[in-house]
Amino acid sequence: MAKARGKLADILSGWSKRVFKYLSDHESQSRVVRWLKHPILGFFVITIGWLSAGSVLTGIICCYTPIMTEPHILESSVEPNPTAGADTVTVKANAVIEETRKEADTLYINEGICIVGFSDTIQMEATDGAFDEKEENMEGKIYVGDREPGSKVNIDLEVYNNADECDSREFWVDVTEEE
Ligand SMILES: [Ca+2]
Repeated sequence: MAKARGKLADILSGWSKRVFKYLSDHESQSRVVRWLKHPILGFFVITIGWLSAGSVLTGIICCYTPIMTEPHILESSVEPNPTAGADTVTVKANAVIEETRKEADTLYINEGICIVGFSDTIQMEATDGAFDEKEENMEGKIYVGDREPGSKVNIDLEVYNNADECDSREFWVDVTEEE
């Protein structure tokens, strides 16, 4: 339901831009258009705001509004960096759900992934064996042995809760030769 509302808000947002452009283009030719412009825009602003607020309350949209997202990645690291000849780097992270929202009691950390080089997805493993709690430590190993020394590897760590909200961290790994 909330996903549908978010989608509807996006669609309305697209329409409102087109309607605003049309009205702006034609307002010099018609007094009626000039009168209609602001009430119509007001309708879009209120409706989009209402739909977006609904999405936030049910916690589906990630990064849609300026409120703090959940979960929070508190600590994260990639080692070794620079690689100094190592063919594998280890990504470690600690993430928590904070009790800041009404529905927080139903939320838990349920996935961690690393997107490597903007394409390959590596699943993080919960160090206690399962993503099922409000706090999880996680770890993932990423093979970089096929990369040229001197290159950089982008790693995007994303941690999700069971409402599909995410927090993310970006790393650049320097691939270097053994010292
Ligand atoms: Ca666990």
